[in-house]
Amino acid sequence: MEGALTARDRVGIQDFVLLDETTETAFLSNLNKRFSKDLIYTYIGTLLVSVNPYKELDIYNRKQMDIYMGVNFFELPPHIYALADNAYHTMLTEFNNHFILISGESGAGKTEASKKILQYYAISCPSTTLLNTVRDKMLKSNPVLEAFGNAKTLKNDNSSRFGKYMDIQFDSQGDAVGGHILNYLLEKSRVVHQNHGERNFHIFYQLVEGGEDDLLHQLGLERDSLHYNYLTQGECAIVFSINDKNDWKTVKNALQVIDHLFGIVASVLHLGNVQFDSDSKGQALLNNNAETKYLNPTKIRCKRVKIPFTIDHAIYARDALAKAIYGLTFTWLVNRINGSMENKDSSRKTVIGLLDIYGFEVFYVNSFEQFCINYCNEKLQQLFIQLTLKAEQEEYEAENIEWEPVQFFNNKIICDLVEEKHRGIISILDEECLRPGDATDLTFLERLEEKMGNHPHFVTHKLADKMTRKTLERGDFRLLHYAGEVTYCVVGFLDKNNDLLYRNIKDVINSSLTVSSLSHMDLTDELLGIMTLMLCPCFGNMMESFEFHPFLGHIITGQFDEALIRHQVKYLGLMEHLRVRRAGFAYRRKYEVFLKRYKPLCPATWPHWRGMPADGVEELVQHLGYLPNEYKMGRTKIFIRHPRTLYATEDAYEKCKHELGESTRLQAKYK
Ligand code: AD9
Ligand code: MG
Repeated sequence: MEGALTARDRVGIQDFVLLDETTETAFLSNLNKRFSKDLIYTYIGTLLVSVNPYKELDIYNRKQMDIYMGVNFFELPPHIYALADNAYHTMLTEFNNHFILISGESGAGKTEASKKILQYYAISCPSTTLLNTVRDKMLKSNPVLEAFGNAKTLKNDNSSRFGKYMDIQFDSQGDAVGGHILNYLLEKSRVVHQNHGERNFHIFYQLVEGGEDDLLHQLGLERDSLHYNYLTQGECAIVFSINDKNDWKTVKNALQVIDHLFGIVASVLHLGNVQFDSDSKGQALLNNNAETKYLNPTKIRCKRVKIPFTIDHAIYARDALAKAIYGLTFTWLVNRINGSMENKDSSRKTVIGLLDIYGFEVFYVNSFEQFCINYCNEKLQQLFIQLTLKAEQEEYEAENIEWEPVQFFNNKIICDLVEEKHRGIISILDEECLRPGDATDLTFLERLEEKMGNHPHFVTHKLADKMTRKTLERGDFRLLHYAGEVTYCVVGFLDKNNDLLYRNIKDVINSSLTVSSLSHMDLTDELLGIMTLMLCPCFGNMMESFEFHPFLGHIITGQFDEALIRHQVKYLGLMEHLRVRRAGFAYRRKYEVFLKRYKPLCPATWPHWRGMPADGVEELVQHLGYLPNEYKMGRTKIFIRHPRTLYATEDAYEKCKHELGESTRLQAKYK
């Protein structure tokens, strides 16, 4: 006992549910204790909390994978592999889809976590030689997607600038047989503009710094990032922590067959260097033919079109074109990766889904991009709440399990403020974009103030002093997000939401794309893909198609800065989650399912139970010696408080199978 206490003092407790006190101070102290010993993972029940160590730990390797493979969740120290393995084995035994949600703010370690999970599946699941190709592609697609979709920001040198939902398909034997990636909301504005201290997408620098001499010559590129307008706006083209040359090799290796893709990437850089002069009528004239000669990498037959533009309009159109080309290229790339991982076999498969999006962001100046990203996080939080706090408590109620409700902040009110039809910020923005005449960013703001002035989570400059004692500029509005307040500057909101190419330019690309590699994509869809359309169905579909098991990774950003961590523990709702978990039940199953699996363990239920399933389960657990406080009988399900009770039952089942010497037959019959 004393030994256990010592260990507990030394390295903290690996599951918060077992903590003596449920205060925030006790929570933080436990997290800190563990973090100081490089124990970055801690459970809250089946939720995994992780603190970013910002250093390489020797815990991600084949040996560790082997240790976690097939072991009951709570038997070993918390690990991302345990979470991955648990999802995998539950999927196999219950034959349903699972979903791993990873959330946390920018730089928290979400993408790293999703890669670790993917590696776990790719390396440790059983495979046949043929299937290795799917695994190979799954692993190789990552650096490529990161090259095209990640960039250095002020918060993270490898920040994801797109949302990624990936599912891995498994056959009934547990082999990974296919995969699919859904990408959404790529931050295209980064192609033409980067804030100070930030970079464009990695691929541009990789190509320029690492591209072979021949390739650069062919593409007309200089080996110097500083030569390109689109690469230098943040004034940090070269970053100490990023090795563009090496990264180029990895990406090139994975992309060998698609050389012409780099032509398109290069054309974006050339486009950014195109300059305009004005003629005597104030119309824009192209003044830089050296760049334009490289703008047609796939050598498509072009017709010249003359459109009278002012210089400002011409620059706007140039940038819009660059963004559209890049956005299309990205979508094309994802489609191609999907094509290579597609599984055409129609037999039934189960899926493990992984959602990794960009984290919540607050900068000194926040624009439309942060608005989208933070809204996305707001939706994710809503999903998290629905899957855990809300669903859990509703289930106890529905099953007549005695329950003291735990209060939590439901951020639905903020989601509604942003997305409600006809009334939310997005609707107002869309309406303002479509309104003919004199709509501007400021008229949009005025309409917001008119409609939302009294909303508890919306602050206008008129009310700012009173509510938060922090002043707001005339062109700003503030949202009180679940994760904190963010002040948005409306400049550019209309343009960025529109994201439409000038119609005639659109026609030109449409006709030239007919023979290019991008031809099969629907340009109009891409250009009109306004946030609401892209985001909501994506979340909606996920909600429908999965039987959720809350294997959630909640990742908190590193270096144990107590104030920072305290803030994250608060807004992630971890204390509420802990309270629900402590008061609740770790495991629940329909009576029929439970009985079907474990009935060989009890003479009264084996081989057949003729009565009501609930009575059979009662017989069974009595026979197994469950204590009264270890379980509760609901309307349709049995609820088991601690995982260890279930694991003991599961171990007994395995032993019984073995003893009966009928493992194969039983497995097939009772799975
Ligand atoms: V963003 O929302 O995309 O801006 P993420 O995805 O949450 O963000 P990311 O996974 O990119 O953060 O992690 C940021 C950096 O933290 C990585 O580049 C690593 O340097 C570091 N990191 C993250 N997780 C780990 C880890 N388990 N071990 C060591 C880590 N370092
Ligand atoms: Mg990321």
